[in-house]
Amino acid sequence: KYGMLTIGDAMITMNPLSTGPMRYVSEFERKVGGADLNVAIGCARLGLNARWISRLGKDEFGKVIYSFARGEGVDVNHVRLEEGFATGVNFKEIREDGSGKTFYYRFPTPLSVLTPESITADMFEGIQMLYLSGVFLSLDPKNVAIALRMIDIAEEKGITIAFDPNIRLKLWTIEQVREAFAPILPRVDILLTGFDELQLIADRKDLQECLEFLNSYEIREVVIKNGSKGSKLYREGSCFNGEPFQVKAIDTVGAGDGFNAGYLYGYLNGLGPEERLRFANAVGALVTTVSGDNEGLPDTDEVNAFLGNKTVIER
Ligand code: KDG
Repeated sequence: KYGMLTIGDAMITMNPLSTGPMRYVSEFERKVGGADLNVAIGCARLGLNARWISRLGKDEFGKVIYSFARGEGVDVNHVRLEEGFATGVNFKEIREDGSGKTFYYRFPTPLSVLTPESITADMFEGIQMLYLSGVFLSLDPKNVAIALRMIDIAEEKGITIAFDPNIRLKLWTIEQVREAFAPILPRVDILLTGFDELQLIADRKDLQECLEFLNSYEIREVVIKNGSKGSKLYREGSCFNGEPFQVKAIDTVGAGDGFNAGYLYGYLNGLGPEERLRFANAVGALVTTVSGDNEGLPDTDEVNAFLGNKTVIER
């Protein structure tokens, strides 16, 4: 079993029970969200060992998230509940087409007790993949130093480093984004990004110019996620296509995290470039068919059934 390691905040996610502007929605369902945790859950469902480093508030919501992550098979040995902090909350607004908006109530985050010294080599035992997200970097300026410490250890141990910019402009400005990413990007092996995010980072509109901007960072794999339009992988001068899937999306939040989990799984298990894009797109598509950020994350049987590789007996 391959192992992945990630770090980040998680929140109670209030999912609306009806679509439309949040101010008119009075009923919500209490769920769990957080970009990095979603990826860890996705990896665990696919059968990877997934370790998540985090801090939650020592409150009822912190306990909900801890139990939820643990129940999903995520390794929570490096998750602590911190006295004096409230666990973050976010409310979602979902439109008719399944796309959404997020409203955060997450500061001060319990994660702010972490320092680079909190990161220790034992956290990397059994790990082949380090996954970092821009959401983690956005929460506190010192998180860049924490990420760099993790990258140092990962490089020492020959662990692959994957990064999703996950730009949330509600959390920081594009200037802060570029400053934080500058020392990270040259160290990344696999970049998993939306095209819109890449345009923001590179400050360029054209795809070719965006890719040229990345050239100096020598990133081994640049994966561009285009939601329902599929994905592309740029690797060693070649471009590979990931076919999109048509599904009835009811909640698209978390689809990118699902894609990442599928891609990391495929990469670690030696799937070829097109095969791992297809697998990742299938995971992303399946996530959108279920309400909530991570409930729709499939196991490998479900992905294979969706891809037509396997027959499922329903009854
Ligand atoms: O990628 C999905 C996440 O955005 C969601 O689960 C919570 O917004 C969130 C965050 O910042 O982690």
